[in-house]
Order: sequence, then C-alpha cells, then structure tokens
Amino acid sequence: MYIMVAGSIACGKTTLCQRLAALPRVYVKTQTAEIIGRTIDTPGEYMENRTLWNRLAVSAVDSALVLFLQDPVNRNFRFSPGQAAMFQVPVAGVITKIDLAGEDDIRYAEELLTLAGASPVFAVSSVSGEGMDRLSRYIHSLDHPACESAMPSKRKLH
Ligand SMILES: Nc1nc2c(ncn2[C@@H]2O[C@H](COP(=O)(O)OP(=O)(O)OP(=O)(O)O)[C@@H](O)[C@H]2O)c(=O)[nH]1
Ligand SMILES: [Mg+2]
Repeated sequence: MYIMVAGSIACGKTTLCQRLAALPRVYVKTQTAEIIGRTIDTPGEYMENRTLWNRLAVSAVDSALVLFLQDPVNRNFRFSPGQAAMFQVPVAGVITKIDLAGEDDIRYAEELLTLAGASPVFAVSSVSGEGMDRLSRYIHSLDHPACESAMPSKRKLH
C-alpha cells in the first residue's frame, strides 16, 4: 500500500518523497499525482483548490497512510480544520524544512497540523535528514503492527 502526501504548493512534498525513496533531490514541479517509490506525490494545487479535493480522495484509496505536510516558514495554511476526517486511513502530520525554521515556526506549524486533524506530527528536513529516522520508524510500525511500541504517542511532536 502507498503513502499519499498532500499539502500546499512548494511545501516540500516531492522532496520528502525523494528522500523517503532514497532518490537524489531533483526539483520538479509536480503536475499530477505520481508514484515515487512507495509514496503518491500530489501537486499542491490539489490541496489549495477545493474543487480538486476529490483527486486527493481518489489517490488516497490505494493508500494506507496520508501525510499532511506544512512548511513552517511560509505560513500559508491550506488545510481546513478537521480535514483529516475526509480520509478513511490514518493521517499523520509532517512539518517540513525545519533546517530553515525557528522554534516558534515549528510550534505554530504543529498547531496547524493538529487543527487539521493530523496525528502524530513529525518535524523533518528533507535536506539535512533531521527527523527522518522517526518518520521512517513510524511508517515501519504501520507496516508491522506488532512493533506498536515503536509508535509515538498521540499529540506529541516527533
Ligand atoms: N531547505 C530546505 N528546502 C526544502 C526542503 N524540502 C523542500 N525544500 C525546497 O522547497 C522547494 C519546493 O519543494 P518541493 O518538494 O518541490 O515542493 P512541493 O510541495 O512538491 O511543491 P509542488 O509540487 O509545487 O506542490 C524546493 O526548492 C526544495 O528544494 C527542506 O527540508 N529544506
Ligand atoms: Mg511537488
């Protein structure tokens, strides 16, 4: 099963997908939903334009997990409160670009993702790799439910 990645334009979705797939970081503007490794990368337009939300719902059908991404530096919040409820699968949050962000930015992004209904919330940099191990462990724990103790508790920033 796939992991679908959603969030505003330029919040870091493709870069995170490349990092999770251990691919080189190459900038490409995402034009349509596409598979990168085991992720389904989506264009930011799908989240920013409500009339395209049905495309997110369709891409999520083949997914075991949805990740809501939030750029902490550009406080361009496009999720609606409780939006995670539109998906039938768990929705976790990922604060991206933490190599560029201050503590206040990161806290604010965590609040926004929590408001959108994402839990737990991770904080990563797809450039430096900071925080990627925790996110990878979480994904692994969903693949192998017996490793439940490896799962972070809810509402805690990882
Ligand atoms: N410093 C830093 N830059 C990042 C990080 N993640 C992404 N970027 C940069 O942010 C810009 C946008 O990243 P993308 O991954 O293409 O963003 P996206 O969400 O896929 O954007 P769309 O496809 O347009 O929706 C690029 O210049 C990336 O190099 C990060 O963790 N740290
Ligand atoms: Mg992209």
